[in-house]
Amino acid sequence: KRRVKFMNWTKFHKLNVIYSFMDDLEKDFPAICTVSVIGKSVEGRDIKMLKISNSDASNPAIWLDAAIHSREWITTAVVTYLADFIVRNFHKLSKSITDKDWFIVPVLNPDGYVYTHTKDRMWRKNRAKQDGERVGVDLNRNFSYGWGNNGDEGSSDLPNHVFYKGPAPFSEPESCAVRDTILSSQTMFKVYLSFHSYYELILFPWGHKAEPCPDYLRLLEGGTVMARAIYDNSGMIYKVGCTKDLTYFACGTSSDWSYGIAKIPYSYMIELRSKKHRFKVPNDQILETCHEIWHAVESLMEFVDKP
Ligand code: ING
Ligand code: ZN
Repeated sequence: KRRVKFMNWTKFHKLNVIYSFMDDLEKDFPAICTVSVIGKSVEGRDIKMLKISNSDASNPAIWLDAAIHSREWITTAVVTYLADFIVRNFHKLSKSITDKDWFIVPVLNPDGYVYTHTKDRMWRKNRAKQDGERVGVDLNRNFSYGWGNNGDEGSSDLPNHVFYKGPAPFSEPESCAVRDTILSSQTMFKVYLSFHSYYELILFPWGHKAEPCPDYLRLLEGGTVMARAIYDNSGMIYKVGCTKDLTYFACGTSSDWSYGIAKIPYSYMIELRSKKHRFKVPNDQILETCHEIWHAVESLMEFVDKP
């Protein structure tokens, strides 16, 4: 009895397929899966979350989100793969995976995601309106911690800019959905992974300032564990470091907020493949990317459980 008829990882899927996949997983595995709507997008679409849990009250929580930037389709493919893999193999996976509450949001920016499938493949932001025009806010510049710091370097005041930070921190329903779900959860979050593409990097705070965060070495270690697992699986090299060291200032990111405000100790942004194909990852690389990231996540779960 397999209700998930349409889902596979040999091509990219539209929002309705992703959402049916989540609903079907819940129908087939009701003991461990719950789908909920954590918010509505600017245009009124559901932001759906899948929670996977064996309901053990002592589990720490793990957050995975994807497609905060709508054109980064590989991120949705990867987190749906992780969800599917964990659920279907739950009975034989180790406790480092099953004694966790998984909060998984495959499409954090559903309006943008639909827009990239219908109008503009390269759309990054949400579909926020300003003066009647759909300018869009960069949701990964709209979180409150370090919002708007560093002038034009870390985000932009200009509505038409790709890094537009929005009129205020948490001005957007999509970023609020993350904040409200995490802050209202009964479970303590230990890991926050926000998936992006395409720089092949594992990044951790800070993004809004150059100095290392207080847990720099621990985060570097956890990131290196992931990079090692990826390398051992596929031979791909993902660089590891704090955001500013490897790239540029990014102010108001979700992972600066999750680390700095929500106090989630292992907060990362993972920039998936592909530097070569940028946002348009070839279909025949989707599964390889899913596999390498499964190994990364599995290794990180063991790492964070070490006393
Ligand atoms: N990258 C993310 C962005 O919001 C990031 C994460 C931030 C990468 C800062 C590098 C530096 O820009 C993408 N690709 O969206
Ligand atoms: Zn991104």
